[in-house]
Amino acid sequence: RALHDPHRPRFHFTSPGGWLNDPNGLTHWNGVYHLFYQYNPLAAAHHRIHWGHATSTDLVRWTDEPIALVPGTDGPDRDGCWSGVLVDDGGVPTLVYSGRHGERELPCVARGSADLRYWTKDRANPVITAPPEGVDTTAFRDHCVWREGGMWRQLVGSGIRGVGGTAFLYESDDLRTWRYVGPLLTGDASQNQGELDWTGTMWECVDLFGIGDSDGDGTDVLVFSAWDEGSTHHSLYWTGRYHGDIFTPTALHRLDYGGRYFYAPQSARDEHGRRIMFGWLQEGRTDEANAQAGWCGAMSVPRTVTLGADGRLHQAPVPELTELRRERVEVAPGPLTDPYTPLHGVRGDQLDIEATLSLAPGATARLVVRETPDGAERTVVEVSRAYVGARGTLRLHREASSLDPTVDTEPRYGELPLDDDGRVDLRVLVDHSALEVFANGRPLAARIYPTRPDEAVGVGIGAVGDVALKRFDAWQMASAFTEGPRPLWP
Ligand code: DQQ
Repeated sequence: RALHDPHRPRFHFTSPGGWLNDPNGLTHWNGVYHLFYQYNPLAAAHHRIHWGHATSTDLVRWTDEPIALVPGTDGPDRDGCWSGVLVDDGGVPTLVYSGRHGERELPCVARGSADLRYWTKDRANPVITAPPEGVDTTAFRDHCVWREGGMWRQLVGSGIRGVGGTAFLYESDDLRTWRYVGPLLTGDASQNQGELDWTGTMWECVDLFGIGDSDGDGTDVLVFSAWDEGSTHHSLYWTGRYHGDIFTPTALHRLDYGGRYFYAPQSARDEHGRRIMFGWLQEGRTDEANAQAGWCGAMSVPRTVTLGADGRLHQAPVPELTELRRERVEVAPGPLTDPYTPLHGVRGDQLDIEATLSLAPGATARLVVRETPDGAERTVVEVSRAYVGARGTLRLHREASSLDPTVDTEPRYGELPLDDDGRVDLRVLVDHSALEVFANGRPLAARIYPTRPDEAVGVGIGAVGDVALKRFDAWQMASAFTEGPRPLWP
């Protein structure tokens, strides 16, 4: 029944059924991409989390693999196998994850078979038995593990009560015995909670990596998801320098303007040297609606992450995704003179749209997707340029995305970098309820649930002020999954 839900994405990864949240254990191992994920196969609700597993050779089509980790009948992960990573321990694939027992999580380790299908948990779990002594922590979970100077290093996400989120640094020779080094960096939770870059009381899913020049001049990036008392706020990143045992930040940025709709991301370098990132596109409908659907949670499409000339992360869907493009419709370039024109040749709920626009000062351009013929339901992607300077804004209006009053329709927005020509390279992926927008490398992910999903397939464009359309192409996207039922336990 889950596959017949018209809101279920077809080229974004979803689980075979039940609940999905964070991407885990991301790796490219002997030519195969492995995506593990937080998974409850028994219900579309966050409970007794397993590790689901899927593989792909092209980052486009995924094969479901047997469930990788199941919570123990007893022991340190009896209440869930929470987020973690995969490392190569001298040829042995090894998972470092958070075992949940009662209301606490502690680091655990499991060794994998050569095909990464079967996992054996360490008898010595948990490998760290308590958060650092003498620190009043808000939580202690999620892992980033790497090799450095002949040793293993690990970050565990946490928060210091009354201070802010943090990542604790540890060191080990064997992934089993860990020595506490200290906090890598600590945030300030006293900022206003409403701020779009509030750093939270706890950092979930910390991810540290170097980007840019490999000769040592590069930038280091610390990604984390700001959390507070059970609520997921948004993913942020610091740019700066990781040196010795600390991270010296230069600046704090939003990772995705969709806020909580791109949460708990994890990245890895693939065998081509690219940094690939996935995030969890959480739902914007009620728990009851999720339960009714029988599935919930989607992965973002895989994104490449590079360092832009402005020192910020630049994100784009992996180029492989274009393999799913089918019929193309082109719109002739020229000035956009009307506030709104429906594009009768373009329609669908599985689309990849690429447009290049040029905005004069004070101008705004709109791309409407998932519109019903009467316009009662519609989702609007808007890019605008300020009257002065090269400042722009990317906005997503969801107020009319759905007539269902129980779904989230809050707008989303963020800063859009522009050059003197006001050029905007826009990419919009429409995949049923999943929507991902990339404008000049700045991403915005969200979910939308039209009440008339079969009719909400219209697309249109328009402008106010002086806007030139340089290029517009839209492709129908094929499904990445076969339409048949996917077995829960392959
Ligand atoms: N999800 C996991 C945690 C992590 C959170 C639990 C982030 O390990 O902190 O499913 O969404």
